[in-house]
Amino acid sequence: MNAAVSPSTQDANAPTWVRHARLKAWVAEIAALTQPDRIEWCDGSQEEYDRLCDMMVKAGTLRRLNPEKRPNSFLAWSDPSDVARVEDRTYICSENKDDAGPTNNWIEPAEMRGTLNGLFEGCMRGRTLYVIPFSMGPLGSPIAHIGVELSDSPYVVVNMRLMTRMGRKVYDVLGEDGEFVPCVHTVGKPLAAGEADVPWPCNDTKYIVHFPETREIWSYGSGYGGNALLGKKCFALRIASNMGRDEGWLAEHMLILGVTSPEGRKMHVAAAFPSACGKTNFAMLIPPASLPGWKISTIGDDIAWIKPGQDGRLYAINPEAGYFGVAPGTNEKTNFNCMASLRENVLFTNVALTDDGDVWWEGMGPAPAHLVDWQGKDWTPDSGRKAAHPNARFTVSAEQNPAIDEAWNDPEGVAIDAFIFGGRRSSTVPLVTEARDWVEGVYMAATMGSETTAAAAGAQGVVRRDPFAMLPFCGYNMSDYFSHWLKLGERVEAAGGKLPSIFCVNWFQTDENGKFVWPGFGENMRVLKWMLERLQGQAQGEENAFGVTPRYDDLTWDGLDFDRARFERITHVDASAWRSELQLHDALFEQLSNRLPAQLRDVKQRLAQRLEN
Ligand code: O2Y
Ligand code: MN
Repeated sequence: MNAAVSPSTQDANAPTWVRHARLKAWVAEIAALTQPDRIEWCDGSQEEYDRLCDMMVKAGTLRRLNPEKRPNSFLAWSDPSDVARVEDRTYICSENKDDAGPTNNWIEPAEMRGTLNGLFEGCMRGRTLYVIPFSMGPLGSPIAHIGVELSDSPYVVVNMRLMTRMGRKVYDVLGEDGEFVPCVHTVGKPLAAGEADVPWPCNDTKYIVHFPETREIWSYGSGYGGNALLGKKCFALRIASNMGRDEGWLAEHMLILGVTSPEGRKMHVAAAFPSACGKTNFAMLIPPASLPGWKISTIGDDIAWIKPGQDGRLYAINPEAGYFGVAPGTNEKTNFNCMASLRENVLFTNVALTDDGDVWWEGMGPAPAHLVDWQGKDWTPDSGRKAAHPNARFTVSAEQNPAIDEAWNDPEGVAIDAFIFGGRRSSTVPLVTEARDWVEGVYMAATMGSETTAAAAGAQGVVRRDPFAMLPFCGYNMSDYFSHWLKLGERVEAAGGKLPSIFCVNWFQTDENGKFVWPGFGENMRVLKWMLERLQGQAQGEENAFGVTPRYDDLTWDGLDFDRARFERITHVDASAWRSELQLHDALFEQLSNRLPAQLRDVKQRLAQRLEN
């Protein structure tokens, strides 16, 4: 049902199924500030989704793809200035600057509120304000939380329907006074009377603002991805990390996998990787045929919310309900399950359009002779430019993943057996290392990093430290975040609980020609197998300065021609490289020195001592 109303009354003319007075008053207050022409209370129905998609097709925001090739799917091309998250415009406006810490942009909250009030005044004129209720996590789960996004973008509404549990049922959970995170979003392009709209409205001025104490999100000027779909990075990571710190749980930038052995033993792992480390591929990994009976199932591809359970274990849910993945580089070889997920019911953004009304991106397969590129221009393979934007995306419901885990929707979550932290390092960091204890694991995660520049053959790029892959997403002081992890570990152990093991991986060591030594993709199953066996006390390893690493014979090599020498190359700990590495850790600890927990300095000292020994 379309509950569109004009924004005139105190309760914003909310439909009867909204019984939450504070929510209605807040919508009325935001409507008074932003002055939309109308308010639409979204119900999350298929009818609403189809109607908004049709409306966006008419407006030129979406193109309907050929129903024979890509049923019920659409393509959006954004404004060329609005193609990715804007980290330099992202703020954590805590009352105290030190609570945001040195890795976040900070502006004094009162000053920011003044700026936002000016920007948001009248910003929705000529547009519709959509009220989008959503649950992050299965509805009613003890680990889930609710948000309500007010947005003037129908593109946001349809994406949120795929990415979250969105719609009327959320109001049943909210009842008359349930808690929700208020999220306000505008593309920042009001329309004067009679002014024609553009296909992708946005504003050169952008603000992605979080008020952690009041748990509010305000986003201005962008219609794209993480800037606009506020359930994802803004709520599920930046605001939720604050909630987790205060309430004793974890909001992490982690995929969640089920790993099942041929005997039917199952473990669950949560893994953190910075961008460009193949996170989606790992989340949907297909084990090689030479390891028969092993199975990987996906619980989540990007974010995990993890809470201690009654039994002393850590339980994780995927707070999202869909994938907003990078299209370029995805193909049937790199990620078969992902390609299978994308056969129908997909929203594509900034990929290229084929002449027969389908989509194409770099790395999908052979380039067609002609395309229309993501900027609407004719494209041929000799154009000398990319047909799809490198950050082009697909939005699709998680239900379409053929490898979805049967428990992915379980309100209780899954018990985590292991955490994996990985970065992209061309040298130094071994293929896999198990931390000897929780504190050492936290150190590994705190110091993880990725090389940013394409390394010349054999040379190392610049390492960007990305603690826990949370650098752009931790909504408070990074040192306090380390302390939170350490304290959580202490609490679980003190209560006699069982902490997950912690592993550090690096699939990306290169040889003297700059070629990856480890084949990666499905072969990563061999490493997961070793981890599972370690958890069960069945596999051996060898202790080195950094932790415990498998020897060649500790991994299963059936069906893979990977010799001892290459294995040694990517697993040995080079003492001199590690001495330099520790100096780089010093630089991070210097940056974070204000509140850095002493235990991490102690681990570093022990590491340095082991290297000398
Ligand atoms: O560019 C964007 O707005 C999307 S960023 C993103 C999307 C899905 C999963 N992860 C990320 C990320 O930046 O980590
Ligand atoms: Mn991510």
